[in-house]
Amino acid sequence: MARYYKSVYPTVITVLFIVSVVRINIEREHVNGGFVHYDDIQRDEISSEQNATVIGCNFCRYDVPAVSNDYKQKYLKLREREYNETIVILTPLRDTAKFLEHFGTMLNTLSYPHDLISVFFAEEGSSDNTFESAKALTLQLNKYFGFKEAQVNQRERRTHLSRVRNALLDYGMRDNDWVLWIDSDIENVPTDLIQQFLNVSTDVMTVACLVKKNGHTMNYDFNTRRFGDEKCGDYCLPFLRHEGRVVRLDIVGTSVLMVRSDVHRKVRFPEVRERLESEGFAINAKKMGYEIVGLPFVEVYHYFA
Ligand SMILES: Nc1nc2c(ncn2[C@@H]2O[C@H](COP(=O)(O)OP(=O)(O)OP(=O)(O)O)[C@@H](O)[C@H]2O)c(=O)[nH]1
Ligand SMILES: [Mg+2]
Repeated sequence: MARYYKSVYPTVITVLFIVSVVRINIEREHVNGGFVHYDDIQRDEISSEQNATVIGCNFCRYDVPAVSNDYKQKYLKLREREYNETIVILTPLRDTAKFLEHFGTMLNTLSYPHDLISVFFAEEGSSDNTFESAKALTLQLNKYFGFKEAQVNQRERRTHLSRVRNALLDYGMRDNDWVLWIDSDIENVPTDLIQQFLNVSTDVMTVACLVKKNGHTMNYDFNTRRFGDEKCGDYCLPFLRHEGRVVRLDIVGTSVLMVRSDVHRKVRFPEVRERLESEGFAINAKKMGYEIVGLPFVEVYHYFA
């Protein structure tokens, strides 16, 4: 592991909202062949509106079916509880200077206690001033940041991001309870994003990554899927809303991905050609018996490039 930290890393910028590391064992919420008891609402009768979200084949390609805010809110209601889990947000950065100020603002809107959050960036290979912008962001985010640099070589593109992410794990994970991946080109996340994840608290969790395009709301992350059959193809997460608040997935993207740290201590991103980054991670995690789910009502928005 240390090997990668030294050789793969280019520039690491560390921002600590507040350093406070508490290790908590979180009981896994086992579910009975599905994802039912996370929320009583899950067992509601299927409403006509819910039915309207069931669409035909080629699930990933349509506009995401529109549902009312009231309907969504039913699936976003949080249980009352205290939060004390520590979260590390990890974000690789490359050629992303134009997004960074907004990214910092977005992180600051998270309503989860900031003293339980730490943030680590790993930048390298940029042809713009991402590094300088990221440095500026660390200052802007707060006064508590630590800062670290190291040189790293660029690697083959296909496995490169896996290496960067694994290096970020080596560098940033420490004894946090959860790792939250957020890509720098995410434009918008709900303020209670972390609480939404912690209300479900299973091994690997992701949310609906959407994009607004010419007045349409569409799926963005084609890697976050449940495998389907030959006839219909795979099911992308935003098209599984009729199943309720928490749905089973086979593979995930990393746009916004919450992973129990204990899972990442055993399963990292594959650094081989055959198994791509996040999909490979999910497949390996699943093989080891970890649960992979999506929260289709929690929406994050990717920039429309
Ligand atoms: N350090 C580092 N970060 C990278 C590199 N390539 C991409 N990133 C960052 O990794 C995250 C994911 O990269 P994206 O280019 O968005 O990858 P993607 O989401 O698969 O592709 P898009 O659909 O184009 O958004 C972003 O935060 C990027 O800034 C790289 O070579 N090195
Ligand atoms: Mg992206």
